Amino acid sequence: MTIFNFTKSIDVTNAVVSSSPLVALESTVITHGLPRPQNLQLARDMERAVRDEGATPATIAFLDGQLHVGLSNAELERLANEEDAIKVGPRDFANVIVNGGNGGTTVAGTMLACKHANIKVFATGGFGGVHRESSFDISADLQALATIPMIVVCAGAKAILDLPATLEYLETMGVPVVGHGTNEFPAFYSRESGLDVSVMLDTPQEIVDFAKAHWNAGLQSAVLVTNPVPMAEAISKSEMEPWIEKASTPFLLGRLNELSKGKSMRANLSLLLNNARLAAQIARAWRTSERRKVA
Ligand code: PSU
Ligand code: MN
Repeated sequence: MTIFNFTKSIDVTNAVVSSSPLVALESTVITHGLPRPQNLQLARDMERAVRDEGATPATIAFLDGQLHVGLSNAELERLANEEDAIKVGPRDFANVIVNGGNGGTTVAGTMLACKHANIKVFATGGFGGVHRESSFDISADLQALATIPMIVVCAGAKAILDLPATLEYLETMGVPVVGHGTNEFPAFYSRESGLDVSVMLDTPQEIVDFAKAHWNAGLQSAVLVTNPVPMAEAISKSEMEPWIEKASTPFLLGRLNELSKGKSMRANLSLLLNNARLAAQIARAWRTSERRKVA
């Protein structure tokens, strides 16, 4: 692989040196996904959730054209309050680098960073996919999932997408969709979708064993782990769907929050933390099985 210059935080450097488990976190959710001040609070809460499970968080973002793998408290605060932050997918890397820009990395952008930093586990909320009623709006997240071998923990795809088409695309590209303790593909705010995952697994260890078997079989695609939103904050599909149909895209998440009287935001925050915890457990199981291999 080519050498790509990026900056590691002190914590991430220490974790690499001591071979301790790392969990990557995306930052589009900070720059574009959530309003201030909930965005900074959530970013800190996700980092804490990862640490509480015995792993080190690596929040990924661009500051002044430099890719950061792990942010200090001050850098995280700066990113959360940046007015001109760009949403950075893979095709935007060169643009941000040559222009010295700031940005939050999407799922695909974060996965590209993980490929360079050799991070195997990543937690996010929802991934991008195939949009409803719009031909050729297909997220670069799907391309990244098809080509970058790592474990991505999410609560399903973004709520506004065409879920059956998104799952078909993942099948075409050879991306296994694991249901964590469920046979049903979770739908972000809702635990149910009426759609099947490709395999159900219950424990972090089973997920690690599955991922290794997948890559040993010669595949380069990611393993997508879908973790349903916790019961307490879940919103049923029948309650959610009319709100989704009413809210139109650019203002969608803000509008959903108004229509649902804050319920959608609570679900969003809850599922993000829940995914950070599961990803940290998987990263630990991964690290343990790598140690066993060496011994
Ligand atoms: N899920 C959400 N809100 C978001 C995203 C996901 O509920 O803002 C972000 C993620 O960073 C994801 C990106 O990678 O949107 C996908 O954007 P696009 O569809 O433009 O590729
Ligand atoms: Mn898109």
